[in-house]
Amino acid sequence: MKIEHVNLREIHMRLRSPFETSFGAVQDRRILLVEVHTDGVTGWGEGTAMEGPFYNSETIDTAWMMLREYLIPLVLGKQIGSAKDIPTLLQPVRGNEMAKAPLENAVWHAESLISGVPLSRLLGGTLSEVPCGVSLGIQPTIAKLLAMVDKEVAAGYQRIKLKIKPGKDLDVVREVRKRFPKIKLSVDANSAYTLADTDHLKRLDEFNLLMMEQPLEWDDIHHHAQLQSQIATPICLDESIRHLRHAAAAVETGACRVINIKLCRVGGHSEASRIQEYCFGRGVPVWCGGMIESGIGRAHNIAMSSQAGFIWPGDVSASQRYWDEDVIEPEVRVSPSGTIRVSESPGLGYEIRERRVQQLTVRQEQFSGRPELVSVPADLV
Ligand code: OSB
Ligand code: MG
Repeated sequence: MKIEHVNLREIHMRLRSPFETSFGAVQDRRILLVEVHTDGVTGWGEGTAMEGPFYNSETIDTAWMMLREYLIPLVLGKQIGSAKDIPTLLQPVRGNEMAKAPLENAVWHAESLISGVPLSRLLGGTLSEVPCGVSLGIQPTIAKLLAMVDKEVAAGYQRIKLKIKPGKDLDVVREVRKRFPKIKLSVDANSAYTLADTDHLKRLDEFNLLMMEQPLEWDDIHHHAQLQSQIATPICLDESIRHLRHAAAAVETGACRVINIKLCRVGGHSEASRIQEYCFGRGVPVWCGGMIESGIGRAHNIAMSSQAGFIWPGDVSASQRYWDEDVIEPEVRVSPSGTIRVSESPGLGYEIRERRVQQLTVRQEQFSGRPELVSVPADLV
């Protein structure tokens, strides 16, 4: 494959209702899309960095800058054998996983179109359907949250995750557990606590939670190991895991018993597959996290989740939960038993509605041929 042309695009999509986490609320999603043109096909990837640096240290604007100044120049005009070669090309750039991921993932999509193999199978996925859960944002009242849980349980979702923060935790979880004694229930704090809150977090043990996601600092492993040794609820790491070595460090030190794999947080399909494989080999469950993606990111998440290690329900849910109108055809739908069917067609298994994408586009930048290189040392390209 020769990487002939890359297009960067920002689309704006309004959520049907605001989504609130411990670090803030979002209603207008700014989504970065990368298109890679190679060998007569176009591969698409979605960057899921948030609008501000409050989930992790990246934003859509830092990702755009990294892509334009460093990452696209490292791949443009290059001849590669497979999407697997992309991480090596991008390796000189440190961190910035959420900028690298959409570029690598677009090449994976292109490779699946060229080879005629569904992306899920190209990645080594074997599952024909993936189990789904939902993530519910912080709500103004417990009554409102209970109504939402009711609705999602009735829709068939297999696991309910509640966003929590100090002051909106014990009472909320207690009420939901009381009303739904049997459901698979988890909480996600998005780093809202510190080790000084250990006794408080221990009180969640009585609610028989499936897991507690990222209670402590966004980039920490050590404190989580200390916390896990003192609480019964399994800790699941999200923000702290940005590559395989983090996953191995967390598992080996007992900092978590479950890992949330987000495709963009770990830099793309190659690293996501490696973490999945490592965890599967050690009996550590993984599941696919979500970042309020458009259909393009959702389709990539579904393909990734078809790998054998993804045994717990993910945060990949129906397009209609978030968007009035998605950018893919068909939209992502969830069965009454809470699963999404993995497509057997080449590529993502969903068509991209390019006219809709065009309507939502607020900026674009195109890169062709051999770029003028300002900042990348000549021996790297
Ligand atoms: O921590 O999982 C998270 C959304 C934005 C940022 C962080 C997170 C989330 C979610 C949303 O929980 C899950 C989804 O996309 O449905
Ligand atoms: Mg999370």
